[in-house]
Amino acid sequence: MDKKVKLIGAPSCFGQPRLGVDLGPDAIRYTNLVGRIKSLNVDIKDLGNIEAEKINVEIHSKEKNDNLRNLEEVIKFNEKLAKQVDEVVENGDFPFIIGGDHSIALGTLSGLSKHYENLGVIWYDAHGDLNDSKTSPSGNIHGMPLAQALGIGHEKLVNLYEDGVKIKPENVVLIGVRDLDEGEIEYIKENNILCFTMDDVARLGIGRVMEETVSYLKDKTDGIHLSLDVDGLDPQFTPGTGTPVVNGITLRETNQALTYLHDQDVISSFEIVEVNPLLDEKNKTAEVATYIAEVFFGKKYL
Ligand code: Z70
Ligand code: MN
Ligand code: MN
Ligand code: MN
Repeated sequence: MDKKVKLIGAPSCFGQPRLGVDLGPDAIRYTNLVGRIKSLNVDIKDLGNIEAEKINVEIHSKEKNDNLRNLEEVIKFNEKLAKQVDEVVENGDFPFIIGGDHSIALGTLSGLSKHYENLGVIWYDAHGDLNDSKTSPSGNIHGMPLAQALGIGHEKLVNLYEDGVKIKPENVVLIGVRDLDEGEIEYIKENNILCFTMDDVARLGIGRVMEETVSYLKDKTDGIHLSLDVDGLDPQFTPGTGTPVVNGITLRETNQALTYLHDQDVISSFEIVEVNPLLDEKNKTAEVATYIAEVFFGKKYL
């Protein structure tokens, strides 16, 4: 990593009903994330957490206007995150964001957007996060950020920051998918989104999946954002997350995938989301998140 890395904590829990995912950034920091990345000779500085609206424990899981839970809080939080990400990229540095629920990807992508004509996005997740308020079965905005990044959904989310987000469907790759809603399946098919389901990972192997992903994106994009939801991994490795889904990607496969992305040197921003220490076993999921980050930033066995 030639660039300076700027770590941004994004303690949002507004995109879904479970409390505790807002504690994810500190749970990850407590594994000595910064020290461990520094020991890989990476210049990393922690910019601290984005300030979140006060959480109202009584109504957090109940409020749901127009099938968009905590819409105002999600907007306010992501405006601040977008600004921070924008500043980091403006300075020529590498943004590394730790969440927080996956609704923060909307802030990240909104902040990145003006710096790229053709930003690629790798969505490493059990889910597609391609719903809008009409297709969502839950009203949880963490199940929607990729749709909004593609220009679909509530106008206030799509145009959250400056000129809004503008990711193109042909620049998106989904990896590890195994829990899609009807509307998401339709969207993927209609827009020809490159999608490696868990069956594809099993059939092709993660090595081939990553090679195909990079060769698909490399020449047509001017940067690639890696959005890694820890529920993309199997719950045996990442139990501390709100919506675990069986039959996931192994830690060994994830190690191989991120080693490949490190070696190819194609990723221009990175986020890890959905670590919830209140649902975890002795901070295991935060440990795995830090381990994944170490691999991404160049940890090698030899
Ligand atoms: C479902 C929804 C989701 C993460 C769950 C689940 C979405 N498709 N995303 N956990 N990270 O409610 O939209
Ligand atoms: Mn997700
Ligand atoms: Mn997910
Ligand atoms: Mn290296």
